[in-house]
Amino acid sequence: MSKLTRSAAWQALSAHYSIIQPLHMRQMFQDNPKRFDEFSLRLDTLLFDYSKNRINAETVRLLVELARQAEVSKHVEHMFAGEKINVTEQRAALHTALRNRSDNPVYVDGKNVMPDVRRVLGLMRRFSDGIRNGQHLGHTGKQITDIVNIGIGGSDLGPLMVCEALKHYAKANLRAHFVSNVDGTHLVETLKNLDAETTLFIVSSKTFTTQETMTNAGSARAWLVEKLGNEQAVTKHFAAVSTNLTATSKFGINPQNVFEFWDWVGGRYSLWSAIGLPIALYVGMDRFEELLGGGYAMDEHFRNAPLDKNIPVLMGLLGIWYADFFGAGANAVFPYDQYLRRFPAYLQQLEMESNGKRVDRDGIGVDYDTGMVVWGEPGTNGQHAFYQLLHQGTRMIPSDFLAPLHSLNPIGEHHAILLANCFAQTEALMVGKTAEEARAELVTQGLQRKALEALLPHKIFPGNKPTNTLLFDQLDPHTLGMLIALYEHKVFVQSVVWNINPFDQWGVELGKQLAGKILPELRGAVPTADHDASTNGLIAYYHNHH
Ligand code: G6Q
Repeated sequence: MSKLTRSAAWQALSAHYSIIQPLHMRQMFQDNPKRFDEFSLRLDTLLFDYSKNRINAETVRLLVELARQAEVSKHVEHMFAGEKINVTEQRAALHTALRNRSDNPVYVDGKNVMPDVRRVLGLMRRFSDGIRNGQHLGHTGKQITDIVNIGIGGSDLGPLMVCEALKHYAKANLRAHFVSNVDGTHLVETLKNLDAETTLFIVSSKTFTTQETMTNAGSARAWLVEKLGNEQAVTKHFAAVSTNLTATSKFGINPQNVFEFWDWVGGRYSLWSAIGLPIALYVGMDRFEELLGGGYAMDEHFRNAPLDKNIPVLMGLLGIWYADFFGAGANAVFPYDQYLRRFPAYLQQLEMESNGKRVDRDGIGVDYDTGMVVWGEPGTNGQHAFYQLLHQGTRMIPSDFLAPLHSLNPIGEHHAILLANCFAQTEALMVGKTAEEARAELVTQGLQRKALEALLPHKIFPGNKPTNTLLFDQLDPHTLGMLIALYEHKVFVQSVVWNINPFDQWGVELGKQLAGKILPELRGAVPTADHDASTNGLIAYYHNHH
């Protein structure tokens, strides 16, 4: 048994699970009318309702004890203090410094990183203002109307999700596009409708060596030079964001258009850095700084609120409760806000790349489950597609519901209908429908006995399905910053309890290595190496049919 599963807090939770497991939330709500007050928290304009979870006060106490035992608060301070908590890469994880709005210094290896952070923010402001107000023109003197971010993973998903989420605040006549997939279709379909004279490319890559990004960047460069008939055009139409300034200059990017960040910023935590440049261009630097402000507000809460009143801590612990004691394998996220439609995809990387680990910080195999599968789609679409499985399937999928109180596009009754659906879903998942209730309905509908008995089992909803609800006033940059930082910290809390490193991602390496070996084989440059029979067969099939 691992230290964690042997520990007193874990053992106490195991014993407590057998008490909670048979209880139904419907009954718990009937027994305690104050559940909502007891199990909800407010932070600025954010409401976190976690009362529809399979918990009572004792559960929360024991989960908080688990966090205490894991010394979550100490680890949080280590992260904020710039300690090299990413042990396998010997790096700090200091995305919090990028959104530090205080005057407090943050040190990495004895150097205060805040002057550099502020300097790059200043450069981003100058550049984005220049593009937006038409000072920085294209090679032929025309104003930039389209920005194409070329990046993948952490250098794509964050800025893409935020640009989509903040579309309401975007400048008119400025469009943001994102090309990530090495499938040529992604680039070609994006460029189809663009005019080279008014297009700016941002090559976003921490390492500036990523195969997909460099391939797309090379093809975009060739497209631009061909369309404008001049190599010089690259100076005006290409910017880069990277930690590898040697490589950006080798690619021929004008040093004035290069924005730096640092190895203590992890890819999937980098939207707060210059990787957020497309956001600054799209919605303006003031809005980008409001986003940082929201992240900072959540950081302050995370650092200072007691564990049992701390939203990221409680969210993280609830996830552990379901993953490790109820055996839940998936966690769904349903934003009832069309602008947040890419939020689940963004969280997928954040959570699954961070906590999809099977050995602990010391390299020892874990004997408990870690990160869950994260997925989701915006409401109400999911209701007409896969919610069936949530309501009546055999699995328990704890879900987060996110919704704004006010719509940015209030028309007719749309928003009330949207929210009615959101609240109804969490209610339905929790209360379910008993056999008696279903029977009474069928009787009212006039069903005859035989038909009624045949249909009855299909009409029963077990309920008791856990959900969190996050309500916020309106989707603005500050709120979005809070939400993103909330999930980042939730993931961190879980990693601390699970004793895993959430900041590395060695799992992406093997596929990359093997692709490097297979590519020359597809080119036909080297004979097919000795793979397994399936891979050999696929390569041979490609050659025979290509
Ligand atoms: C994120 C990962 C990964 C990374 C991409 C792109 O945490 O490290 O998704 O962001 O592989 O890497 P580059 O920015 O170096 O191109």
